[in-house]
Amino acid sequence: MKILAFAVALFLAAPALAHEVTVGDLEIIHPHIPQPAASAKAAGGFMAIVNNGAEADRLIGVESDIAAKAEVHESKVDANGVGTMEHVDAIEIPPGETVNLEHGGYHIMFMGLTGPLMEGELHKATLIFERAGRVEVEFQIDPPAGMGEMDHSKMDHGASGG
Ligand SMILES: [Cu+2]
Repeated sequence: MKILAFAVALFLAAPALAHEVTVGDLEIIHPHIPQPAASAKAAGGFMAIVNNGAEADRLIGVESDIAAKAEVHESKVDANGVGTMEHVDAIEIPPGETVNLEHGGYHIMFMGLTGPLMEGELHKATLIFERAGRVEVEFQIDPPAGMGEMDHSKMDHGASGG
């Protein structure tokens, strides 16, 4: 019994660290947004999408209350080494593969943020796939990206909350 209780406790604790949603053949792993600066008008959303099926799917849109508009973007570095990003119509999720939405590549762009996003929060959003349809997920607000040594003092403020 003790071992079982321990296993259950582990299972319950896991989603706080890396949550995921499974719909049909798709697994959406840890949708998250690095906490943007308080003055930010936009924020990037990231996750991994696993396609366990035999047919490709495509992420074609995102809806969320946290921003006036959410788009699928791809970051690129041009021939001059300058980073740019552009709106893409879809992200292809090939069968049997994992597509990572990450810094420097595909991401969700939340534009016109409707309010502050604070570390530890969960915000609902809907991912729209061509085959899987509408998939409800929650984006977790993670620590700010690229946080340097200088910022560590801020981590004392309610960092254990939740
Ligand atoms: Cu973008």
